Amino acid sequence: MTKNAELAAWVEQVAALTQPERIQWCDGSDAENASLIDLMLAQGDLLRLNPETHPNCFLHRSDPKDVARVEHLTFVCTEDAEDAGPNNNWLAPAEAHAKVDPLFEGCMRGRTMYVVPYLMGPYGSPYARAGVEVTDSPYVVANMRIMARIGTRALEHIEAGNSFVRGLHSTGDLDPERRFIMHFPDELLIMSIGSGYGGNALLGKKCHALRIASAQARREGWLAEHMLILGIESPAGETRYIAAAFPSACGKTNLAMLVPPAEFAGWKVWTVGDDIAWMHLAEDGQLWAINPEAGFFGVAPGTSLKTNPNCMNTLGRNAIYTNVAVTEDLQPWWEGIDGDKPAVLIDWQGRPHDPDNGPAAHPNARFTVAASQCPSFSPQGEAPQGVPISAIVFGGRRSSVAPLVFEALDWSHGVFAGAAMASETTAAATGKVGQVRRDPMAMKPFCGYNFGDYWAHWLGFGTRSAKLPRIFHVNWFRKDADGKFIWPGFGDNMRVMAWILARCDGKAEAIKTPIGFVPEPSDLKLDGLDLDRKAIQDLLSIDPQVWQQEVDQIEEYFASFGSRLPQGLRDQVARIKAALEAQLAA
Ligand code: GTP
Ligand code: SPV
Ligand code: MN
Repeated sequence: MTKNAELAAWVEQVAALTQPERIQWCDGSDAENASLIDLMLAQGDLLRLNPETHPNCFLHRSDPKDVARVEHLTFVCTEDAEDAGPNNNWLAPAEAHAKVDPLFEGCMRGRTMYVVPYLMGPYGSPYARAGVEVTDSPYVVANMRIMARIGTRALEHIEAGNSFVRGLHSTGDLDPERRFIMHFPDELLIMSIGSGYGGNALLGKKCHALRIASAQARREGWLAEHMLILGIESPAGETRYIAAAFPSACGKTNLAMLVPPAEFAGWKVWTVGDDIAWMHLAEDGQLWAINPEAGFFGVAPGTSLKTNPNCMNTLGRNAIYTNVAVTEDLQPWWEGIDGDKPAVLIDWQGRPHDPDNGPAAHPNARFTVAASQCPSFSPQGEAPQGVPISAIVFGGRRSSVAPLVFEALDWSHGVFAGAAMASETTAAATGKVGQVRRDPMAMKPFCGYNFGDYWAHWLGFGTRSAKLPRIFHVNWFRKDADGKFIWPGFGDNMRVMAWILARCDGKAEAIKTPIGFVPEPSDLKLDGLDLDRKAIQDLLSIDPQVWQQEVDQIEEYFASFGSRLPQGLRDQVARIKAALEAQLAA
């Protein structure tokens, strides 16, 4: 219960609509969590994993048709379609309500309705924002408890008079035909029905902290981004912070927890966040970032002691696993984990594993775990003011075209580099995997308003401060003629991060090209790497003819934003085209 009249009235109204058998206000306590876990174990929603090897860890198996975000069923509902933009599915708010409200009628009959007050951002942070998720899924409550700061303190924040985002969620009947994720930015309201999965259901995450918050951030002059935040400490003990935007399942969690290779003795990486950054221009002129989340909802496949030891050492206790496989003795298992593949496995759907049925773990299988358990969790990870950002890094999954790394010429060109991002689609959303698509700033699925206005907002920072971060673009995923990744990636990405930081200090060389500053092989610290000179040259090469085609495609994509496309981006296209032509003519 609450003394906030607005919240009390909304919960009453929602209860009248959904008709739950009982209402439970969540306080976020251990006792509450324990009873939810017991309930889910009894109902078969959770399976207890091996308590010796994985204490307090559980497996949840989703409905097989509910294993990823559903972008085609996700809507931004504004009065004017132009405000949602061509980057979003749009419905007028009245039309959206007419479609989705009836699906909630009586949907919680016989079930418990959980009221989950939550805070995105550290307690006491001036940048933290509250929400309340009402859900009929105990699995959602247990995950929200790890991912956000739920319960009494969040409710007190709301009762102190702070505004809050309302999120109504029901798993409904899990029928994809009756599944919608609707956003009403003007009402600060989210309505999600028909899915229990991740970004569709944990409404504090993508729905609130990105789609709703990005629209608020534009109005209020800050940025809500799909970015990891990490700190890199030098042997001298100085730590600088980097924020990086890669599309879903393109390496944010891995980069955030990077362990430097042996050649970087004395260097240390600190994890602040792995998925979302809220960034504000502070009085000192720097961009300061907080991680609004408290946990990681990370991709399991590919995670191992070799690729991401910090993650493996985070995951072994107090974690919820979703759609992984299990071994005979109930240890979680996925493709790419350490060790040999066991002879006997139970697949993510609970069947004896048969390779003819596909991988044992779903490719978008995930773990949910508290950030504070991570061995590399930053001492500044909960700092109320956040951390100052020295560099912003954009990156995509491109098997060709994009080089290993380049630096933008200036802020506006950096905004162009972010806006021009493209990446191959992954299993994080339903639909075809491996298709190259435009994914500006890794925000294609998450920007709650017209990308044209979003890019103008980004460009606008250029005149607000002289101390903005430098902007870079990376690509860990270039492939050779045999289809193998050329760059070893993971810990070795430190070699690129070190060049980025040295550039910020004016201490590293680069060649100026039409698309930005690119290092020569000798500018990168590559000792100890088993990579021949030709491979490195391929990774850093920029083919002007290929880039002419790329820029034509970018121009065509930009044109779909019509008059909302800012002039600053048109200018970048014109400049790069002219520079490429001059280079080819020379
Ligand atoms: P979301 O949580 O969906 O936003 O994903 P993310 O961006 O955090 O991606 P994550 O770090 O979980 O990586 C996704 C997949 O890419 C995993 O299977 C990783 O093993 C793989 N991956 C991450 N970094 C690298 C890299 O540097 N090189 C290669 N080849 N693969 C990588
Ligand atoms: C992503 O898809 O970018 C994720 C997972 O981080 S989800 O929470 O499902 O959005
Ligand atoms: Mn993500």
